[in-house]
Amino acid sequence: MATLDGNTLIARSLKKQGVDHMFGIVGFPVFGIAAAAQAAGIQFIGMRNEQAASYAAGAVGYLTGRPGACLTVSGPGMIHGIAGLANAQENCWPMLLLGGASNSYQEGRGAFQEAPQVELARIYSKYAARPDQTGRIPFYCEQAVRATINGRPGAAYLDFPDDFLAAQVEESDSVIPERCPDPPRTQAASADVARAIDVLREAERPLVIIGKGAAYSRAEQEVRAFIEATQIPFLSSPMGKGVVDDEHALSVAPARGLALQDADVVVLLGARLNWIMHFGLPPRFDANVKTIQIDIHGEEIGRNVPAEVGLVGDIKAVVGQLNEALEAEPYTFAADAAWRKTLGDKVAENKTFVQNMMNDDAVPMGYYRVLREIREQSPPGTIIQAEGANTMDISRSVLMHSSPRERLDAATFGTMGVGLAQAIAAQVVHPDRKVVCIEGDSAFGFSGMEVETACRYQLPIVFVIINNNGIGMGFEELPADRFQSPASAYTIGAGYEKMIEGFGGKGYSVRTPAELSASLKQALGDTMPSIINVHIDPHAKAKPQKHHWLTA
Ligand SMILES: Cc1ncc(C[n+]2csc(CCOP(=O)(O)OP(=O)(O)O)c2C)c(N)n1
Ligand SMILES: [Mg+2]
Repeated sequence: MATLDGNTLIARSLKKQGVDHMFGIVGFPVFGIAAAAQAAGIQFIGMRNEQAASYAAGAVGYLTGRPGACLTVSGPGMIHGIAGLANAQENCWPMLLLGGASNSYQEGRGAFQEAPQVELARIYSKYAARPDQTGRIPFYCEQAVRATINGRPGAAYLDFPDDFLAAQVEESDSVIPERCPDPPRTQAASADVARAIDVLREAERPLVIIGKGAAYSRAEQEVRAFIEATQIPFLSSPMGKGVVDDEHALSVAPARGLALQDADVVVLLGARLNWIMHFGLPPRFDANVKTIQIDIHGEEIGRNVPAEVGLVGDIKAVVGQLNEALEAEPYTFAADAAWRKTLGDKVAENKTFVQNMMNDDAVPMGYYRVLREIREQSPPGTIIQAEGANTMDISRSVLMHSSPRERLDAATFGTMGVGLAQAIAAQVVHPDRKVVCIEGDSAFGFSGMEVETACRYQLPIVFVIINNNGIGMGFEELPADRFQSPASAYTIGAGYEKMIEGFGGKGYSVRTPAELSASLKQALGDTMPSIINVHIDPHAKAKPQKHHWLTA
């Protein structure tokens, strides 16, 4: 009779469950898992830090709807992986963390890299378990994947002691479960759908907010039809961009503050009333705002603001229900409503501001001029990753998306360090697309070593570092006594581009629009990754805002 070891059972089970990408770092006791994964047809991407590997796994989950896996060694490796476990869980993305563990029979003895790993994973995962024996590993793999994609998607953790990995079981004694089906697209109660439309009919200043839940659910066709049918102004959360074209006439993103503040009815499509949406509370929202909230997760309904109507279900399915109800009894928000004019005026005013900043060719450049170049040169289908403070925020108002799931950023958890990892994940999932990774100089530092990963796998990512020599605000010089430096200052004029040259990538250091334009053109046509280090005006700022998230 043929026997199989734990490594092979893990690899074959995960492949069966639709896990196609595994990111990680090998060592005790997981060498065998990586090798078995490759043998089973799972792509293994060796990274330089488990934090980045775990962020990449979450990004795969968001982009594909099946979890990416992150493989770590025991103890410190697994603890690094918690960064991405938490990031995926907070963002509601499917992600699977696989931790090697010290021998089960050495538990409590102070084994090499021994740590209470299942307990550590518990609060940032939907499912955290150690199989009770090697033969049942496939059962646990299926359970974990099932948990990541059903209901509100999220993270799962599986713990594998060395002795379980090495043990051999009879092939006939270990059943590998069938692929867990994609989650059902659950619908809302029809009475609630009717109530939602009734509330809309009464609205004087309606607003639709599109979150990344709508992008995840692949609800673009339904959401677009809903916007066209109702003619309600909309804005998107940062990663909800492109579900409906950012440049659609009804997009009021440039007037975000005003739209949120004065709306009387807000339709939430897979967007949460968390910090990104200012909790739905005054002064950023009207105290009497009514919400029609569509969310996959019943417990999210009414968080921070009691919902006027709560529709629990899959965004694609529920917006489809709304569209059907609208077909039976049409409702269109009046074209001549005062709300439309108020928002339109503000949109025009703010667009002019952004346009002027984008057109400013002064040297040193500001953020808007740099981002304009990326906007103009990125071909259709480009996936943008953006992280930093100003870098990320301003990229949102300059870069326009006409399709969903083409923007990745620090998202709900505000995690710096996701950038290079998400860009690598995007390029692995979409080898046919361009990936541009826009990094603040601080943000770049968190996972900067992953440029080696990008070079090794020949992923032609264009890394653009918007370098102001600091965190959120820039500096022109450091004091002679470096210990008197501001806490947010970095090396002035750091040559980040040189890092990539050691690995076979191409580095550019640029200061003028012409240099930026030429280097970006070259980098976008290259077959290897590049870093374009853009030395901007350290005093460059975003458009003045009453509230800034860095100090929220
Ligand atoms: C893991 C983590 N550590 C620290 C922070 C705090 N933080 C927020 S933004 C930021 C960096 C902003 O600077 P930079 O990337 O250079 O962008 P800039 O605003 O200067 O363009 C930091 C460190 C964070 N969000 N996440
Ligand atoms: Mg900076």
